[in-house]
Amino acid sequence: MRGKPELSILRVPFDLGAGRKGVRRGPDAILQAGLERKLRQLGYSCELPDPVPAPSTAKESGVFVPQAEPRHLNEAVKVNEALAVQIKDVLERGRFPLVLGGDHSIAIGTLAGLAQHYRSIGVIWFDAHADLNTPDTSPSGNIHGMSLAASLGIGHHRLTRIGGFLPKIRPQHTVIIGARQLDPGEKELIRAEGVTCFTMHEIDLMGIARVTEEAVRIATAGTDGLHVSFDIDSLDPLEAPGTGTPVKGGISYREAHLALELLYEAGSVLSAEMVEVNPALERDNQTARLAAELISSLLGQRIL
Ligand code: 4U7
Ligand code: MN
Ligand code: MN
Ligand code: MN
Repeated sequence: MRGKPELSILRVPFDLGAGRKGVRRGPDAILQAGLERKLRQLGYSCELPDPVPAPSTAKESGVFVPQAEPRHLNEAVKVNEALAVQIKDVLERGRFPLVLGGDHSIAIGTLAGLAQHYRSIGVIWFDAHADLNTPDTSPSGNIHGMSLAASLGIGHHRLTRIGGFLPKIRPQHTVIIGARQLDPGEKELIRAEGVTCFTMHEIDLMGIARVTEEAVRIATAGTDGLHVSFDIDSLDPLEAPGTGTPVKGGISYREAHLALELLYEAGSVLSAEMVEVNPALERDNQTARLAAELISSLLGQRIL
């Protein structure tokens, strides 16, 4: 972003894309952690529209069962269509969309809205996972593990066609940061499509500063700017225990902040979302407070 745009904080209390319940309480937990006050202190004005209507009737699946149809497909289509409309409206009114999830399936709607407004967008996807499964490769059937693939136009037609068109983004402008749990089909897709994936191995080797710099270069080459899709499970579970699919060996507290501080400095961020914060899985809102701090870094918070 450039300057201090007016923000629209879009709450998407949806959890049917995930295998565990509770992540629909993420948006309110992040707000309770003082997000609006922090953003006002940074000089932003914020609007907080009503939450995007999100159905929730799930029973926990508990076990991973291969399924022909993605789980809760109708519900996910509905919430993502509604979110896409809201994102588009926010952008038409000249505001910056800040989306609070909810599980990561909602990135499909965010990107659908963005892609209708902009000519071309890049994506930086912070995640322990790649979210590049299709109904054929998914070990769980959970849509939050398919959202990046769907946005690239790969997977179930009802997910790839949200907003009425596909694809929303291109692999050559798509960068994953923090991956450490990839399913076999996801590895194949990364190679076949040419998605850039900075796993924890590259972060350890190169340092997060260089990784972020490269990510910005890739996501902005020939695009209008980039979207930051931040899955809180990109961080190490020691920092972010309140999330449904934790994987050890993640990004550290300072690495995460530094990456987001550098993204702010780069000046090319068009929108952002924070997902997978599940307050039901932890105490004292530690992870929601972390999420609010990280958003502040992305939006210009400085130590000095
Ligand atoms: B998240 C998983 F099998 N890959 O598809 C799957 F390991 O949005 C996990 O990144 C997906 O949290 C995690 O179910 C989705 C699994
Ligand atoms: Mn994810
Ligand atoms: Mn994840
Ligand atoms: Mn998760």
